[in-house]
Amino acid sequence: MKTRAAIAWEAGKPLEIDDIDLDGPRAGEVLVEIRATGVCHTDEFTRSGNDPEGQFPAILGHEGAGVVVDVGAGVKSVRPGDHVIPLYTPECRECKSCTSRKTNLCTAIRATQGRGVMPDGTSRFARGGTMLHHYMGCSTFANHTVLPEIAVAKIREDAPFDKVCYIGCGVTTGIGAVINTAKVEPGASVVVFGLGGIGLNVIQGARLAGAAQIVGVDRNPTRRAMAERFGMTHFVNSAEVQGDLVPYLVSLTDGGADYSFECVGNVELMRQALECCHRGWGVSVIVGVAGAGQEIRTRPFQLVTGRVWKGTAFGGARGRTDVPKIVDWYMDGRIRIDELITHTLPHREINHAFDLMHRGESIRTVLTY
Ligand code: NAD
Ligand code: AHE
Ligand code: ZN
Repeated sequence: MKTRAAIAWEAGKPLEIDDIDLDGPRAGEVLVEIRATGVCHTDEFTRSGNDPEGQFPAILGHEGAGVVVDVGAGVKSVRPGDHVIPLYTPECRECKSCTSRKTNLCTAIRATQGRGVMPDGTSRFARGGTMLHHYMGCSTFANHTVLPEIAVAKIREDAPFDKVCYIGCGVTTGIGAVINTAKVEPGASVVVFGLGGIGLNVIQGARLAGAAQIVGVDRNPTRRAMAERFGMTHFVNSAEVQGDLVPYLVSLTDGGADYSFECVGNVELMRQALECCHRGWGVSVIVGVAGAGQEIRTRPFQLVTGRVWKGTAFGGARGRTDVPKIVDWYMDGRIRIDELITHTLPHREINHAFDLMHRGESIRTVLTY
């Protein structure tokens, strides 16, 4: 079939909207009509050429929601008409990782996903005879995409696509980092570096968890108002702090934060996030994704004295199990999404969505088909 997509032909170039060829679902696969997709900073990370795993040409996008149109042989858990959210972290429930119950990082299809192909080693996308790569197993910047059955979460049908698509990455990552990865407890102090589409969901998660002090750090002062609406108690404009940020944050949190979260993807901030944690017990969670060749550094003394460095992917969520529950939380008013979607644009304006992100004007842009 033909479908409309935004193609990333080369790293660093704008995406090109075009009609492409899409092969139907094979055994164990599902054809989904994407109705809406968010634009996450990770899409920009890969588009820019900073992703060591980036493959080109490709159909990017990993934060979508849509409707199952067709299923391949053997597919049992979803059928045409079902509403779904694609999962870049699938949940096979059979691999060593899934059965360990220690991680959400299902390994069933990770190798082929990283090479930009389906589990059988081939792509379903092409343009003019040229193969186009899949991206993060999702490729939600195409109006139709093919996904492995284990990489779709079935959701309730009354949930609006143009809002719950954000649960496909940002919402789940931010809230999950707090609840699943850090396990923040009531009364805790929390510092969040980066108040964008992820960091604001960390703030929302910290409030849900009952944190008493929620400090937000950003160099963009326009983030302050939204962060306060989501539960931030103190704002630190890092561009205005005189001297070293770490002692400033340690002082603000009475000896150091119980938990910190780096939601930018900057290795210098990752170090600051660790070092602003409390001696003896502070836990710092890396959420941001850093570019090829970047490495984190600290004095081992920071860990010897009891600080813990952790990371999280998709907020530790098991997608097929947890995503439908997070959709329910949204529909029941337990979590808020609408205000964080500052821009909703037609899919053909996708490059404008990246411009808004670069200029710091959007929190999340959602594209509709
Ligand atoms: P975003 O662009 O919406 O937000 C980034 C924020 O960081 C902005 O508010 C910006 O002003 C701020 N910032 C940038 N540089 C800064 C600096 N030097 N000091 C202080 N603040 C600074 O991005 P996002 O969509 O929220 O994504 C954030 C990071 O999380 C990215 O690295 C993304 O790739 C990553 N991410 C990781 C996961 C995961 O599963 N681990 C999931 C989604 C996104
Ligand atoms: N390809 C990058 C890694 C990027 C990365 O860490 N991605 C996160 C999700 S970001 C969503 O916006 C993730 O899920 N990681 C676990 C995994 O298996 O990729 C690189 O550096 O190579
Ligand atoms: Zn993302």
